[in-house]
Formats: sequence, C-alpha cells, structure tokens
Amino acid sequence: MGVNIDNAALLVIDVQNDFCPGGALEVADGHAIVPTVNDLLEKFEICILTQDWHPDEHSSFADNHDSATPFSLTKMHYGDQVLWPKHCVRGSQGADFHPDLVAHGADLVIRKGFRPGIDSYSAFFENDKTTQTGLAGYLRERGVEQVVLTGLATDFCVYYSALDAKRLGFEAMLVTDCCRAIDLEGSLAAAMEDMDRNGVRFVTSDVFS
Ligand code: VGL
Ligand code: ZN
Repeated sequence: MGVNIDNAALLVIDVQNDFCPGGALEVADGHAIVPTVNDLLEKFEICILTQDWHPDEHSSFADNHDSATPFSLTKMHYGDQVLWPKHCVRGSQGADFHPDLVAHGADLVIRKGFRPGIDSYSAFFENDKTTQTGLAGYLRERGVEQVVLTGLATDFCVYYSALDAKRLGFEAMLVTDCCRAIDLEGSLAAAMEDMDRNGVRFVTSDVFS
C-alpha cells in the first residue's frame, strides 16, 4: 500500500540529544528512529525539523520553581504545565540534533520554546494555543496539504503538532515506527486515542517505500 506524498511535508520533531538515551529528558529508544527518519528525509521533497530551544530560565524547568519535582504538574496562565528536568537549553550539546540525523536534508528548522514564560510542545502553536511559530504560513506558501509526522516524543511534541495540523486544515499522518514516547502516567495511550479521534492517520514507514 503506497501513500501519495505529493503536496506532503515531512515533519521531524525534536530529534535532539536530550531526548535520546543519556540525555536530560531521555526517551526510551529515542535514537532508534534515526536511520528510518534519515530514509524519509531523502524521500520527501519538503522536510522540516523542529528543535526544542529553551533559555536557561525557562518556566517549564522544575529547577526554576521553588521545591518542585520534575514531572509534577503546575498551573501556568495558559493552563496545566508539566515541570520537566532542565533540557534542550539553547546552544547546549543537549539541544543539538542527534549526531546521526541527516539534518542538512531539511529545508527549514523551526525552533520553539524560546520564550521564558511559555512552553511550546507543538511545531505550530505555543502552549497557549494562540501564539504561532510561523510553520503554518510556511507550509501554505509552499502548497503543502499533508503533514507526515515523526520524532520525539509521540505523546508530547509529536501529539500536539499532529492535532494542530488537523486543526489548521492539513491532513496529518503519524509514522508510528518513527516516533518514541515519554509515557507519563498513560500519556501515550491517551495521545494515540485523541489523535485517532481527531482524524490523524497512523501508518508505518514502509508505506513510503
Ligand atoms: C518535549 C517535553 C518537554 C517533546 C519537549 O519534544 O516532546 N517534551 N519539551
Ligand atoms: Zn521542552
């Protein structure tokens, strides 16, 4: 079963050292997706990478809140926010792409999460769901109608990006073997269910061969 990828863009979310084993917010087996993502980077005409890119004082870091523990929840002005271990500090080695990712195969790198007071899971919107990253305009100007999602983590940045793609009127496809999850208290199952409910299609990378 082949899938038509005319008018499609490949989105590679946050394949950065801090989300890979040994990193500050490691995702189990995060690095394992890299070879297949590299294959897809060669197949798609339009390829976009995102990079989580936080200032040291970012409000999503547990360290920046009095006596908060990593992975606890807090309330921000825009809603609930998980407090994370410090990760992807802009310019640090942890924020670099995985060394084996063929990053030069991408046309555009979107950096997100750089405003200290607000986190940004999605490649399209910050967590207030209104501040745009500019990606939607870029895709529209290039005639993209379909977004194919890969990367880390399935249940956070990939999930929010997929839902926003649908909300903005793009078709969205999740490549399940090119994602890995954090899975915080059932967050992976909840994310998969919500993506399914919202019309995100699930495929495996072999449909592009
Ligand atoms: C992510 C948590 C915090 C992600 C980024 O890329 O999924 N998760 N920052
Ligand atoms: Zn982050």
